[in-house]
Amino acid sequence: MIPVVIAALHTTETDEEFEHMIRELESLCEACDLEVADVVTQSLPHPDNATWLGSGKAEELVYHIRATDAGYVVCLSNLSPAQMKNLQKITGIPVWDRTNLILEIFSRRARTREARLQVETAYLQYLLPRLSGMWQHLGRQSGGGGSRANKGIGEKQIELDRRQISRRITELRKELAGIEKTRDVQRRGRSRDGFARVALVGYTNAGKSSLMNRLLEMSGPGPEKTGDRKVFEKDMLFATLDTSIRKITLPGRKSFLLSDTVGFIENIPHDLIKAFRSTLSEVEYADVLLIVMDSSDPHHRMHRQVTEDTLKSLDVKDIPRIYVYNKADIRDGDLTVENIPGSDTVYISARTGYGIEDLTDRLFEIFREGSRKISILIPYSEGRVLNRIHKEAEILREEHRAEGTYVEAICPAALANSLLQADGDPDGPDEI
Ligand SMILES: Nc1nc2c(ncn2[C@@H]2O[C@H](COP(=O)(O)OP(=O)(O)OP(=O)(O)O)[C@@H](O)[C@H]2O)c(=O)[nH]1
Ligand SMILES: [Mg+2]
Repeated sequence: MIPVVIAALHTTETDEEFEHMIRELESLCEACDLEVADVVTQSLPHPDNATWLGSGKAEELVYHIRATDAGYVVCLSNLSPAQMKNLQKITGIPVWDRTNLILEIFSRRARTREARLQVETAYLQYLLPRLSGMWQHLGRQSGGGGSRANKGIGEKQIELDRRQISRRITELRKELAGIEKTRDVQRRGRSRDGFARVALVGYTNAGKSSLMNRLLEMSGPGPEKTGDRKVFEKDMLFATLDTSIRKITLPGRKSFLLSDTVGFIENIPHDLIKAFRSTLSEVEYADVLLIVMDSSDPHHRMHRQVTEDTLKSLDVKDIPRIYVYNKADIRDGDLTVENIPGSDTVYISARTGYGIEDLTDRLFEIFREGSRKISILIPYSEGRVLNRIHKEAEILREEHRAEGTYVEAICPAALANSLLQADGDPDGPDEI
């Protein structure tokens, strides 16, 4: 692991907030395989325009770097291009701000082609205003940062000039648009299957993937199959980067599609969220959002706010939500919180299974709230449509007529929409 020194500037936040921000940055370093060797703090009424920390503190930082043989300085906030350049000149080693660190984690964690292209786009966008002399003066590499394999994506990009970068961004956007188109086609295919779509969203490390795995365990078809379908969960920030979609079939319930995706974090630049838009598109098209929070974390209120703000920046507004307070098993205070039926706030533990049934009860209530009563005449040649209605809807009346099967049924919103949309026939389905 490469040793790093954290530089933290304390301005207007409370001591408690400042401490919390440092802890979070340490976790981010850990998620990036960096070892925090030292933390240098400075209090100023506002950041110094030239060096962020102030020139005296920046000089002091050099001693800490030498003493720990640090390969990078990691800053607590986001720096202006000029502040970054100046601090790099003084320290002689690469300086990362918070966004740069998050981009590094993303670049290491991205698995699918789409995620990799998104990270590269976001990185190049971040790099453009910082190009002038950003790495040129770095005469030496200290610590473990010497070999090319250990270098960050930033240093590897040094050879590219601004024009090449702009050209590359255009190429990447084109390729991403193509991937998005394919995703759209897949999504339309899935919506023709009529399953309700549920998306897990929330702050990173809240337990979204664990909740998905818990629901998979409760879902068919058998434990061997469940193993392959499980998603990666870990006590680490940004464990999940790619979107996974799984069909959940709980005993006696209609199947629904559940998506798990990248978590949110405070102070993430708008461009970075935009770069992840296509990964997050499952959220935009969901019928219900499960906003997952770590209820044992004293900052869960702030996490909820960050999640709501991020959703707003993605233009996600009117989708029904359930606020899922996870990790109830390690929560301080009243451990025996009773869930109130019909409430949009549900306490659960993905680990022990506490409250999961309350959550699924509420989820199915919401599905029913959006459901519609329709009548449809299905030609005998369309057995597939009839099968689907049997699987997903509540049948009120069924008659075998000369032209086909006449059905009156209460359909979940997703199925009703797809039947009504697919219908071009005046004798086809009607809402009743
Ligand atoms: N005690 C306790 N721990 C939990 C619970 N749910 C999840 N965890 C732990 O919390 C950590 C994070 O869980 P994940 O499911 O990976 O969280 P996530 O929201 O998917 O996180 P990212 O993918 O990083 O955004 C893991 O170590 C889990 O074992 C719970 O109900 N109780
Ligand atoms: Mg996850």
